[in-house]
Amino acid sequence: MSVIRTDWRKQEIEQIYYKPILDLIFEGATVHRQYHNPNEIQVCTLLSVKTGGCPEDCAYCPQSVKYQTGLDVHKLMNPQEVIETAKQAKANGSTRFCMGAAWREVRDNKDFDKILEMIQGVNELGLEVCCTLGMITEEQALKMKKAGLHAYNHNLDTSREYYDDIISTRTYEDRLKTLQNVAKANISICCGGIIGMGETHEDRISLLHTLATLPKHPESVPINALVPIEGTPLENQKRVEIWDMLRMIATARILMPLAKVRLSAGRVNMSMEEQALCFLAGANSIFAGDKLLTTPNNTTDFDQFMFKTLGLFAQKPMVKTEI
Ligand code: SAM
Ligand code: DTB
Ligand code: SF4
Repeated sequence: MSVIRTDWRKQEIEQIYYKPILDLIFEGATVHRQYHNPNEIQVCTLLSVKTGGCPEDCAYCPQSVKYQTGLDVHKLMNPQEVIETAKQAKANGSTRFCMGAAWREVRDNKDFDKILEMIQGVNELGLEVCCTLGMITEEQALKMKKAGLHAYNHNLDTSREYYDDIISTRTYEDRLKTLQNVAKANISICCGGIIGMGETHEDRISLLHTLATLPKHPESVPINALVPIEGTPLENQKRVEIWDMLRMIATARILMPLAKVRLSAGRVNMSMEEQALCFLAGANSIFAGDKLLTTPNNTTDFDQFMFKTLGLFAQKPMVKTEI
């Protein structure tokens, strides 16, 4: 059994990442099988509870006010509506429900009270509740934990070195600070990144290095392939090659054996065969449902057919988060 390490050196990660692809997939698969049932997949549903109008300038994002992407802006949904959607997600086999808001940071106002109400209501359904709301303080994290929050998603997105090319309205340190606040409140961390934004392989290795040397590995690591959005600076980026996705997934799996490695955005552009290779290399979580936050995802029909064909099954629902 490989050991869990948080002291990886960049050079060691390079040696893994640059292996011949079939060796790398084999190694990812081997580690995966030591720690997980390779046929069991965590199924998460995303819901955008507040859409668009975000003041940040993340170059990939359809929800930034800085770019004209033609997105329908929507104020914060009401908690009851969100809880109804969560019930539907549960009926469709999801065990985790992730609520996303296009905010730079959480403010202590009525909207935050509504978020706490949503967390409590979704937790009471027996779903793992996750939020992604931008930057948060330790006090806000503690309040969400008390309401029943299981996990908080806050991606580092890319390497520290490339960060300024993608986002100018906040720093890598801001991002790390929120991760610390989440950890202090004993909330599970969901943290990963996006590939296909014009970064180099070294940037990807650097991102993986930061993730794998956090004081504790994230409980889940979403690997997103950029969904190029018309109107954003990254609108003309080329589709991510499957081999690049596989390198990221297998290396993440080898570095962070216990993490859920999530095959996230970009799945809609991948064939079933390509997705099967990702599951072989170590991915064991997906976002299900016809929509991610604002862009299309694989249909439920497609995913059900894929699970049947590949002999996969959805992870059993967790018990309620203790509050
Ligand atoms: N505003 C909050 C934040 O930035 O943390 C939460 C929502 S934000 C949309 C969540 C994550 O979605 C981003 O960190 C990024 O990794 C991912 N994302 C956004 N747009 C994307 C795109 N076009 N392609 C791939 N991933 C994307
Ligand atoms: C993550 O890493 N990917 C998800 C979730 N965390 C919040 C979001 C993907 C968003 C893709 C673009 C959109 O649908 O707006
Ligand atoms: Fe999009 Fe989040 Fe950046 Fe806002 S902070 S532009 S919602 S990724």
